[in-house]
Amino acid sequence: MPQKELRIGLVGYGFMGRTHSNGYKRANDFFDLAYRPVLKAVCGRNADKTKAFAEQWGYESTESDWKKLIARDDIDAVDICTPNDTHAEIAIAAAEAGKMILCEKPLARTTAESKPMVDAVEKAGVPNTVYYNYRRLPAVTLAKQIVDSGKLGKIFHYRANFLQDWTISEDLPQGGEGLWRLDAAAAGSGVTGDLLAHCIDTAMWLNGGISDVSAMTETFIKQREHVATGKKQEVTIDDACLFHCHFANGSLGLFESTRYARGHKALYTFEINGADASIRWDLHDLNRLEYFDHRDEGIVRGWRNIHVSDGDQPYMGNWWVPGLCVGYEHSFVHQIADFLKSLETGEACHPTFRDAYETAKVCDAVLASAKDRAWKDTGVEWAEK
Ligand code: SOE
Repeated sequence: MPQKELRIGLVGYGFMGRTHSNGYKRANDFFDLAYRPVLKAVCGRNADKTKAFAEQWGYESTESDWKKLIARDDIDAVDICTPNDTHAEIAIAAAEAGKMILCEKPLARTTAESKPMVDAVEKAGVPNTVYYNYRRLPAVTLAKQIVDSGKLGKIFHYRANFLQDWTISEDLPQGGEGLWRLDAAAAGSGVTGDLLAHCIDTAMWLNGGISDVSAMTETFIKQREHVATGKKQEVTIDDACLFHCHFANGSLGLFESTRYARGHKALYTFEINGADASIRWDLHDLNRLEYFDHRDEGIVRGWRNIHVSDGDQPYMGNWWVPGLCVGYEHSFVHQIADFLKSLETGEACHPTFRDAYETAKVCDAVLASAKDRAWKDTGVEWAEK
């Protein structure tokens, strides 16, 4: 197929810069697409590190000022993978310059910061997407197909966890390149915006809007040295957050996230219980989806362990041969392939900025509920299918 170039300008070169760059490089090798990403420029404040990243990943040029990157005529799409406090300014400027935008999650630190971003992309009419990548792991996409098929029957429960253990040491500072996630000024929140946002995005995609929430948060380590000042400063992110909620479809939700679950590195799990069947998934075993169907004949009834690696299962027809699987990085390859396909079809590549704004509403309601020790309505309007 003759291919049109989609010239990418990447802002930020950390962990997420690598996942996105890998996606741009791989998508066309495995998916038949009319558009082909060209790694035009990477932008970062540290010139040496930006240059090294450009050489490693094959970017044609570098910039040290994102405003210059956005002003370039040879950039079609801006990819934002900088800390959360910079997303809004970059995205709004990029939209006003008519660039397409692919933004790392969460959309921004708060709903107040997110809304002008939604307005900007919608006013400019530019294609946009937010990297809530887990939706595009084949087993999670299969979960969506199963839920949409109605196989589970009426849904009663949605349960999700995202557990990590990397911030238990009191010696870990906050702020700076690697640890801005511990600094509320840069991150907005702790596990709520960083981890629960993933769970909320998947949950609303699978089970519809979350109407109201009741939450508790805890900050276990109250003070940490700040990298910028070298001084001990108050920690205001949530280290752990638990909430329960009602979904608009009448089902109950239970969510937990922490960075203090010793032994768990990135244990994202969810389970859905319906009247007829249940499903559950675990990021540490990401190619498997477990399924229980009460309608099975009694003598064989039990949890089925589906190894999602067959050609007729989501995305897998584009990879190897049945039985051979994919990994974490493929969720980004799939999101980029779907974004490129959306440019052909003219359809939105979900989650869009508007979808991610709805997730931000739930995050804000969770934090407000924990602060006030009270139930909060989310105001979510979940239209995505
Ligand atoms: C935090 O440790 C983190 O890297 C998140 O920022 C990512 O979004 C999540 O997918 C894995 O954990």
